[in-house]
Amino acid sequence: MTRELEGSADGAGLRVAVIVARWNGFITRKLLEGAISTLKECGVQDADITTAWVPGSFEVSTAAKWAAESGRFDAVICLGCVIRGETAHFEYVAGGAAEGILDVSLKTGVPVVFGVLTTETVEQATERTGGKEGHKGEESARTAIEMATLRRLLAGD
Ligand code: INI
Repeated sequence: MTRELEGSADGAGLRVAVIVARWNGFITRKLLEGAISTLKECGVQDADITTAWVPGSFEVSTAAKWAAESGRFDAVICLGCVIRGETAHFEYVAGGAAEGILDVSLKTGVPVVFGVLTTETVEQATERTGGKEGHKGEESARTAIEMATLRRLLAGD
């Protein structure tokens, strides 16, 4: 007989940090709203949700590291938006954010969720914040809860 584990959608008792970039704030504010409303729907208490703003997506992983290393959070959600058409150094900013976030998650063991949109256009970013391509903020919140609860199961807690 094998054992099979899967994280849940029950966020009760979880403490979550949300790191959000100010760049393209008209999009990242929507990501933040979606993430927070989904966390609450899943049972995370207001007092257990901490939001920290950083200048841009390139800075998100640094703040995520501070949050993850503090021991105060069960998951960290990183939110940002990098639009290729509007930045010549798209690859550096988007690639740096992705690599940095994965690195923090692997080094700390805390689930750190990649909720940074990397799109060609503003329209594509809009479609991913409540349009026909879903909502990356909401998805990131669900991922954070699933991974935090799976971590507890795998740790035998
Ligand atoms: N930061 C973003 O989050 N999105 C962008 O589209 C963007 N562009 O276009 O340059 C961006 N740049 C700022 C970057 O994240 C850093 O804040 C900056 O380079 C200072 O380190």
